[in-house]
Amino acid sequence: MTKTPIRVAVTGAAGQIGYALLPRIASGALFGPDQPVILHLIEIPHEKALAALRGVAMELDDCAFPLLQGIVQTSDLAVGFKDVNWALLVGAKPRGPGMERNDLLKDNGAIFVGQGQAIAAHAAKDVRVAVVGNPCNTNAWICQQAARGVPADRFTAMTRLDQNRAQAQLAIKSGTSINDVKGTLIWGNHSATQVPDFYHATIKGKPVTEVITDHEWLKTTFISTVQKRGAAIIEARGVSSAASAANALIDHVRDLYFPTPAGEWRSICVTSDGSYGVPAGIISSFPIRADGKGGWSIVQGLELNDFLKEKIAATVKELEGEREIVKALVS
Ligand code: NAX
Repeated sequence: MTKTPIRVAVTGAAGQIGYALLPRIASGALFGPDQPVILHLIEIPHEKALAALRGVAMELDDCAFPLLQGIVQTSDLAVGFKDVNWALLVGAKPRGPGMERNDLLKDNGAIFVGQGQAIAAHAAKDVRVAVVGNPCNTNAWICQQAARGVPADRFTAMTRLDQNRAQAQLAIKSGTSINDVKGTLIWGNHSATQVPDFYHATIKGKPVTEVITDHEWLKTTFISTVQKRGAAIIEARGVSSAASAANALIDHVRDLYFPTPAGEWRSICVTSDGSYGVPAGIISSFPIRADGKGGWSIVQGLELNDFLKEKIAATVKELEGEREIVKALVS
């Protein structure tokens, strides 16, 4: 084994997404079967969280993964982000009973200021940051603003779970295989205002609107099912999605690490350059292609009809509102 290990920090490592995610990273599912990794597991400095973290690390040891070359367990951000190449920011404060969304934004915002500063001070020069902890778009923006000196294009947030959900719903409705559905796409915020776009997707190479002729279903039930899927999982399971979220995070990082197959795109929240009318600087979900060398670009030239334009305007408005609430944290 000759490759230099990739150091991957995971915050909230003792949480439920962490539990589903870490064995997959260590097994080679993230960077491939010949790429060693060192895991930096970061948790809050609470006895219970740190005990749970020890348990997770013990289980990782017990998996005897050949690619896992080290585990760092810490609640010290300087140690946690030291020399890491990837920072997967999963941990966040959950919304408590009676808590206002604005308070959640501010409380979580403060966490991402500290993490951004620590990433800028301690991470490897090539660090890339993927934010999952909600509200993930705005948390990614805060982290980016706080991480002075780290290039803005290194910060992303996850809508790959939403894209996967959209793809699955279209396959189920059309009675086709998941592999027949291509080009599903999420625009905007990872929230209930997100825009699952079926107009640019295809089933067996044909536009979705030709295969699924119930356009009313596409415009209403399909979109709301994807938007509210997280709530439906909580309703059914009693806890929020974890296995599918961890799986989507593996997909998200791979989408950025490996080149995108010709003619395809992936949904990733990145810093807008003004494309598709999204104000520059906002972290919003777009169709993205990666070059496999660390670079990515927003796919240009997709036509937006009035239906999509109106929905994208609403989700972008929400993102601008969120930024307004937290901007004092980073000014
Ligand atoms: P859990 O509550 O199971 O775990 C969160 C963990 O994060 C806990 O162990 C907690 O101690 C830790 N934590 C909290 N603040 C931290 C900090 N400042 N530094 C380090 N660790 C910290 O939540 P889980 O189900 O794992 O979900 C984690 C986050 O993912 C939540 O914010 C959730 O809303 C978000 N999600 C985002 C999704 C997306 O598509 N972007 C989908 C799934 C998920 O709901």
